[in-house]
Amino acid sequence: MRLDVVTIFPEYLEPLNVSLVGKARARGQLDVHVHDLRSWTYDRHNTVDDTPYGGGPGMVMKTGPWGDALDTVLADGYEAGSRAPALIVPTPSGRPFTQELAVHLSERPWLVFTPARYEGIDRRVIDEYATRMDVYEVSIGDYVLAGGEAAVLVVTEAVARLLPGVLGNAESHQDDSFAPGAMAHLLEGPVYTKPPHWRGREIPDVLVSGHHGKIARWRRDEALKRTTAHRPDLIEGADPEGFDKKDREMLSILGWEPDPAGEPYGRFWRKAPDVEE
Ligand code: 6GU
Repeated sequence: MRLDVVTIFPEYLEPLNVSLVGKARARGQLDVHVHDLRSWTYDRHNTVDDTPYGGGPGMVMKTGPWGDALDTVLADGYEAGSRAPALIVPTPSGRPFTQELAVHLSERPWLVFTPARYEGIDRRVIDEYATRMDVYEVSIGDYVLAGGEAAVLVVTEAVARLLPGVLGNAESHQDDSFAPGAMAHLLEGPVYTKPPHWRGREIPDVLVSGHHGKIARWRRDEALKRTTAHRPDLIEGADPEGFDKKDREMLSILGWEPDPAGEPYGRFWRKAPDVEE
């Protein structure tokens, strides 16, 4: 897979040289090219932004440098034999970046990222390249960053670990909390390793019992507890067909009940916890 990133802060992308992504690059599984947007400015101040039409706070990134940069980067990639680029535009107003989208992007041969600073890029740039290639405007969560570079790192790591041969263990991403198609996707519960005693703290007995069935059940119960505490929306949204009898017992203990009027039938819901007056 080829990745191009155009940014005014190339140093911000240094983490692409380390860890999983760095190793994938070193092995030739990822071909990463980081470009300085200011290389495509021709004035004394290397200007990349200007005031917004219609007024308002902040600055908007100009069409000229982005258009010239993207034309060059695309031409270079095609010249090197890459095909079917997808443009990834990180923006807080994008669609949520999910594991499902990560899987989809991991199947594309060439991703071009345009992380912006200021109030974003002049809309005409995105509209122009959308006539030539698939464009994905993505947000990595409900908060506002000062720029899209951190989002590029997030998307790159999520995508790179899905590439064939990048993660050592081929099974490793089968049981990811958010792997698409998992029957009811739950958050993973706690994990433990040696030593067995640490500062007076022990390992749950079941994990050293050797009973594989009991261990699987315990892990599932812990996942249900953790999901209830941190992501009740995942229980509410789950197809109830994905919960077996033992799941239902634990869900009941955790305050969930099947809703006979739910859609689909029997979706789980929970009374709002009582609030102290
Ligand atoms: Cl992709 N960019 C910025 N600037 N803020 C964000 C974001 C992206 N995703 C969430 N917040």
